[in-house]
Amino acid sequence: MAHDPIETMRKQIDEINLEILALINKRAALVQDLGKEKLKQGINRFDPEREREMLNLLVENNNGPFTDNTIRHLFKQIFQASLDLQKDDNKKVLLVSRKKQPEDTVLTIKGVVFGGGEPLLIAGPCSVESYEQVRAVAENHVKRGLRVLRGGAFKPRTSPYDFQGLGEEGLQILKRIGDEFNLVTISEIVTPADLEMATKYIDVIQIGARNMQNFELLKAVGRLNHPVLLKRGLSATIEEFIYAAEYILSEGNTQVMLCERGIRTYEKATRNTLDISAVPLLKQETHLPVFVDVTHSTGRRDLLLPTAKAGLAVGADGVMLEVHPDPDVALSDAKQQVNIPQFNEIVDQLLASGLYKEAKIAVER
Ligand SMILES: [Mn+2]
Repeated sequence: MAHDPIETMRKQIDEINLEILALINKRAALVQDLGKEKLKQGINRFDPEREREMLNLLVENNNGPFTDNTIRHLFKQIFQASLDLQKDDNKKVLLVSRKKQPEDTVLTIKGVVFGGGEPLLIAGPCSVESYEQVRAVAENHVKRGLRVLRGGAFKPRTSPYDFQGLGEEGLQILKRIGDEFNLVTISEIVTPADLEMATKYIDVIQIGARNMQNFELLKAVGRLNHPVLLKRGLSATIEEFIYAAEYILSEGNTQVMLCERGIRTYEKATRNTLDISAVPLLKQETHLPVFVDVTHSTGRRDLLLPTAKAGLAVGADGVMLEVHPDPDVALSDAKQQVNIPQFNEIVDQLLASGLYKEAKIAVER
């Protein structure tokens, strides 16, 4: 039987394919090494001029049958794939990444476990307005087995003429009530200058959505040895959110928690659009505890319960919501805060759903 020329040529093509494969992988490994070397020297990994030079050299030496454009197209694909490889390498070393730390970060604050598998409810008024106001919420917390109290003292408001918060006095109120009722307190700080003062009064420093990319503030909380709750920015992508957390960890502070709080979209039916898929995504990509703020993401009382259930169902470590003894007269976010009976109804419904369990009160002080 005569030798089939098609078979022979196919064999040759297979051999060439394998040669190309070995060569592009050899090239990729070299590009990886180059990327590491550039990182060491602090040089930007992507150099468009260098890419232009490489393409010019290839086209100059192109004798066909491929056209110059086809050669450019093919090699651009190879360049891009190699660059992506460097990006993956870079991502692998992120301190917040699961690749870096496969096990969950668990924070224990005043005996309360954040991220340990039992979801928490973080609740309290939008703004700290008075000792009596916060005390009313705290008393209810204790009755309902809640251990985490939020309250704003520094309020970054949309309008400069809106209530800006009580400032340090508000933190002092939280400290007094936190001590009195053995509650973990969370409050937002907006400037590096206030951080040291704040650590004296509150257990968790919140970095608000509007400050998610305030890099000097992120670096400053990164230098503290104090828990931080980082909220997602109004228009931040997941990647930007992760890098914001990385800013804090890169300075040494590993006590970081994340909070999805809705993002800005074209939808007007809700105040923001709760990005529910962000929760499992952040749990997959990072080892940090992830919370869902249902108050600011929806801006609607009637959606607090269903979105809280959704958050817990997709694996959030807890839900954050705002409760005020008399929301109608609240100095901020009056329309979206619930009163204490409404809040208790939500807690009851969450307990009934089985997604949330009443905490065993630890008597640690
Ligand atoms: Mn609020």
